[in-house]
Formats: sequence, structure tokens, C-alpha cells
Amino acid sequence: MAVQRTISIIKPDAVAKNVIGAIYNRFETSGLKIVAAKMLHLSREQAEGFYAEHKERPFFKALVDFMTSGPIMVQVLEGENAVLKNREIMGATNPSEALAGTLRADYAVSIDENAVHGSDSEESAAREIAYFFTETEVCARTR
Ligand code: RTP
Ligand code: MG
Repeated sequence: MAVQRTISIIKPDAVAKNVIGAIYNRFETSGLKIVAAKMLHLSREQAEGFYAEHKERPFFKALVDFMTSGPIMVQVLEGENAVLKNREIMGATNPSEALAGTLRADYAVSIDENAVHGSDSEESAAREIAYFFTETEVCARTR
């Protein structure tokens, strides 16, 4: 499996819980490297654009309300099989279905406030990385 990049977002609920460092520790102990990062407080327009694929879904307004409710931490993770590896570290969308030891089992309270986002494919990852970062903001980790 080739080295991939993926987007991770620590959502407003997890930032408010002060667990950014705990979540970064999971990524690093799983062998993923952080190659870009920024804290942002999304506007409604930014959140709607990011989740445009869901704009016809009944939960869309609640999702945008939540994602704009406080700052988020956005990072690019790099490593072998990074897209799937990050999804495995996150756990299921609904925390009540998330396996023990996953981020959503440990930090999420509901399907609406579920602590983290991760790109769901290499195609989504490429689009999402470009949504938040310029090319020069993503760093090579060669050492
Ligand atoms: P995410 O995009 O945030 O990483 O989550 P995901 O891939 O696991 O789930 P996705 O289907 O992309 O849904 C995006 C976010 O919308 C909320 N959602 N609510 N009430 C519902 O049935 C429902 N379904 C999805 C969740 O907060 C989910 O993370
Ligand atoms: Mg998704």
C-alpha cells in the first residue's frame, strides 16, 4: 500500500473538551505523520462548501450549525494507507456503534457531535486538502 495523505478535522466538541493533544497522540502512535495543521472557526459558507455532498440531507443544517459552533483543528495526515487508517482510528459515525478504543468511542457523545472527521476516499482527501491548504502549506517530512 502506498503512502497517502488524508484530511482530519477535530470538530468543535472535541476542541472544547481540550483533547487536541490526546487525539494527535493517537495519530502519531498509529504511525501517521502530521504534515500540515491549522485552527479555524468556519463561516457558514465554508462549512456548507465543505459538506456540499450532504446539502440535501435532513441533518445538513444541524451539521453546519455544529461545525460553525466553535473552532476546529484541521490537519493533513500522511502515512501508509492513511485514508483507511484514519477512518479506523476514528471509529463509526455513530459513537454508539464505534469500537472500543476508537476516537469516537472515547470522545464523541452523539452522531451529531462526533468529535472528528476523516476523508472517506483518496478522491475526497485530495479535494478536502485543497479546500483548506495551499500546496506550500503541506510540508515534506523527509527526516
Ligand atoms: P465525517 O464526514 O464528519 O467524517 O463523518 P462520516 O464520514 O462518518 O459521516 P457522513 O455520512 O459523511 O456524515 C457527515 C456528518 O453528518 C452527520 N450525520 N448525521 N443524523 C444522521 O443520520 C447523520 N448522518 C450523518 C454526522 O455528524 C457525520 O459525521
Ligand atoms: Mg463523511
